Amino acid sequence: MSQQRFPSLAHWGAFHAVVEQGRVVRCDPFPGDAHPSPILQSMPGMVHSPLRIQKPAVREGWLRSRERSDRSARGQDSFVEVDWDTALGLVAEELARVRGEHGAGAIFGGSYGWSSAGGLHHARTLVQRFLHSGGGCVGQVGNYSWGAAQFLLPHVIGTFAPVTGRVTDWRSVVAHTRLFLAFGGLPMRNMQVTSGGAGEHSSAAWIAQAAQADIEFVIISPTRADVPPGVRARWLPIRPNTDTAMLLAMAHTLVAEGLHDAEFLRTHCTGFDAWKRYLEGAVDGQVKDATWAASICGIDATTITELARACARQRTMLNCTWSLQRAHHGEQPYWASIALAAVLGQIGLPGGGFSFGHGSINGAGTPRPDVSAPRLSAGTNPLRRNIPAARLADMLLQPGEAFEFNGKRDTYPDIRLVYWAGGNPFHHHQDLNRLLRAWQKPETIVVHDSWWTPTARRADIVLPATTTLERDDVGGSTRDRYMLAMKQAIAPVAQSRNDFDIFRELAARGGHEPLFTEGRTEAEWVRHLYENTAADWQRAGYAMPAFDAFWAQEQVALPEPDRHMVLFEAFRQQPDAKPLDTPSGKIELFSNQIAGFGYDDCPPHPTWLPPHEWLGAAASQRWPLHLISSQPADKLHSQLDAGALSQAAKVHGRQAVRLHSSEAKSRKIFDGQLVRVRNDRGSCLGGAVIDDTVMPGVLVMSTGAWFDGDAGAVERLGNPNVLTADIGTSRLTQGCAAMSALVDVEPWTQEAPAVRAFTSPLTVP
Ligand SMILES: Nc1nc2c(c(=O)[nH]1)N[C@H]1C(S)=C(S)[C@@H](COP(=O)(O)OP(=O)(O)OC[C@H]3O[C@@H](n4cnc5c(=O)[nH]c(N)nc54)[C@H](O)[C@@H]3O)O[C@H]1N2
Ligand SMILES: Nc1nc2c(c(=O)[nH]1)N[C@H]1C(S)=C(S)[C@@H](COP(=O)(O)OP(=O)(O)OC[C@H]3O[C@@H](n4cnc5c(=O)[nH]c(N)nc54)[C@H](O)[C@@H]3O)O[C@H]1N2
Ligand SMILES: [Mo]
Repeated sequence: MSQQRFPSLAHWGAFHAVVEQGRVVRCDPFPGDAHPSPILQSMPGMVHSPLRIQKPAVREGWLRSRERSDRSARGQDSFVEVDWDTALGLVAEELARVRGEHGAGAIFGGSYGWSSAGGLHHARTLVQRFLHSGGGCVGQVGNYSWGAAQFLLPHVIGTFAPVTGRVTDWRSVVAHTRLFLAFGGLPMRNMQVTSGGAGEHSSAAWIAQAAQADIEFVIISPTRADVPPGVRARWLPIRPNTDTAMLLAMAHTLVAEGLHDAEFLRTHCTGFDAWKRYLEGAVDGQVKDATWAASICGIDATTITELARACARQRTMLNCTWSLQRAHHGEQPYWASIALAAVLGQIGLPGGGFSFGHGSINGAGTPRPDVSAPRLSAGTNPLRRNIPAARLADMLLQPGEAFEFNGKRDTYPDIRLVYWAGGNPFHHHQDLNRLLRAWQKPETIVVHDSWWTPTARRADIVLPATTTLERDDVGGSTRDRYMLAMKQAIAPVAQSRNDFDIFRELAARGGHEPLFTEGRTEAEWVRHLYENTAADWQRAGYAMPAFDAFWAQEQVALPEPDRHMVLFEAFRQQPDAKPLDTPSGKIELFSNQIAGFGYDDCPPHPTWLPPHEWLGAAASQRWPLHLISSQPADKLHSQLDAGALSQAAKVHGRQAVRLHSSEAKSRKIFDGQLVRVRNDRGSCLGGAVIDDTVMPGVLVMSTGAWFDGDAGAVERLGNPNVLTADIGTSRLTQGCAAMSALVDVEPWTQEAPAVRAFTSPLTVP
């Protein structure tokens, strides 16, 4: 049988699609990748899945009466398939109606979501570009990944670049770090993924090198599974959301014992004295010593003080995964880790200081020249109106209501039309039962996706989009060395079309096609994006092939830069000549700017603030387990949940629910049993996995199960977001606080309801 191979790229890695008779039969990892991800295996099945959306489809109730349809029927109603001309006509007409009657401020086009890899066909960027070119829309700022860090860090260190992976590079760590404190651990599973896709899984390779170096790792996390295999490591189980208390106590120990770097604090920081008074108890009468912290975080006082002294004795790197700030008051552990690093005085030294994101994503700390990656621009939004990304349901439920965000007061717009492509809010948003209510507010919801995802099923107009394998593109990430050709491997499945083409046609109908396309065809855009990026790389001194040569050779790679990247090295050496972009030019351990906002949920210096739900709260009497809804090992978020790898990981056909044997025993739960996880916000089914790598008091459920629920009913597949709370991290950053939720679990003794998420809504009555 004749086979053809086409280079391609996904967020989980580069590969060749192997095609036989028009079907993808296999995805072979990119030869340059020594640590490819098994997630690739799910792709062929998903590309040809019966869950692919075949034709444009319109919800029956909406088709009958647009403005007065029963919006609570979204997700229940049947769909009517229509031809493309009819579907595009309906979308164009509805956009024009809403724009005409209510203005651009009634259209929501934030469309949060990871979409697919590829610089041109990034669905979320395309929605925004389309709506921006047509008069604007309400957008989303920040993200669910590191929203708290994004808006806190500029106040403290003048930039949020470190949280994007621009941290002291691994070469510096391997050569100089002796002690590596990993808050949130270094879970290998998360390093399968790079936003935009990567040619190589470099983080896994660097962890392997670190295992050979003279580095001691201390993994501070609620589960031992966060310890990477092969490294010399100690695991300290910590009560979730209490890292700030531990970090404060470590700083207190160093100051009390005179082990702090007074000179660095004086020359490179501001506000140390005010913060020191807080540590010493002058502000609230509580000394932030190790005994105090031990009672909060569950790690004993001696371990905390000894760890603090060990940090002061040698070159130490303090790293926090992104999960720490995806929690109520998630600003505090980040600020406290910077403050502790400042007390140690190693910021800007090789292998020392602080970093973020190791263990969260592939490519953090990978040595790479600081040049761009290919990416279409979303253009500018003429409306200039945004909400913080994670405040989606608040916006829909509370039009006209005021909210605070980063020192400013704004009001929520009144949204009539929601346009989503490249994201899955019924995967990513918190408190999905609340989102179900909010989702009834808009008059019209338009979704593009390739599959009948939970969000597509709850839309009014659904347009089938091609997958990466059905179009040409050029891809790469700013955390990876490669730029890669992505070649169309198969014809579009069923009637699916490229998002780009869908939007081009809609723009033509709306009279703004030239603004959307800038006169370029798809092929011309791919070439243009390559040439733009190549010009940038060339300016930095790298010889680049012309587009045709690149396309033929399928890839180009950047060399490792000669110099090690050390975060804030220049600032350390010349604090006055190379100040930080903060009001003081220094690291702010007390921020006058934040003080000026007067937010009691984000005080002006690193502070222990108990989250609204945690194991020390009164609510834990009723809901005694802390839910950790971490990233899934077997997929990317909800992408590929119907695929082979994810399906194989289901327990009883549901999401695995991991808990310690002592917690299982006291609840009479046995391994493999069907269970219900619940709290006051909702409940879901799952399959119990007794796992003593999880500390007692904690329940681990990965995200990504396709939400399979109805209002008021138990969710059937195991999406933890029916349990999480839909609150902002604080008024300063309004980020996602998914990691602060308490639950309980019990055996499910009734008959197991069938999972419906993996059937097309066209085939069920
Ligand atoms: N409880 C809890 N919730 C969380 C988190 C957590 O830690 N705990 N993490 C949060 C984080 S950090 C994130 S980033 C979010 C992720 O949330 P999302 O980014 O929304 O999740 P994805 O599953 O990646 O959604 C991408 C969607 O785009 C579709 N898609 C892919 N390619 C294309 C294309 O070419 N065209 C179109 N039209 N569609 C396409 C996919 O089928 C999928 O439905 O989840 C957040 N939610
Ligand atoms: N395979 C795979 N990889 C992914 C993704 C995916 O969906 N699949 N998603 C990608 C995306 S979009 C993002 S944003 C990143 C997310 O990266 P992270 O936010 O870092 O990932 P999580 O898996 O949520 O959490 C990492 C670990 O933090 C620990 N943890 C949770 N809460 C606490 C706490 O309060 N204190 C301490 N000390 N530890 C805690 C948990 O044990 C968990 O294993 O992952 C990326 N990588
Ligand atoms: Mo994320």
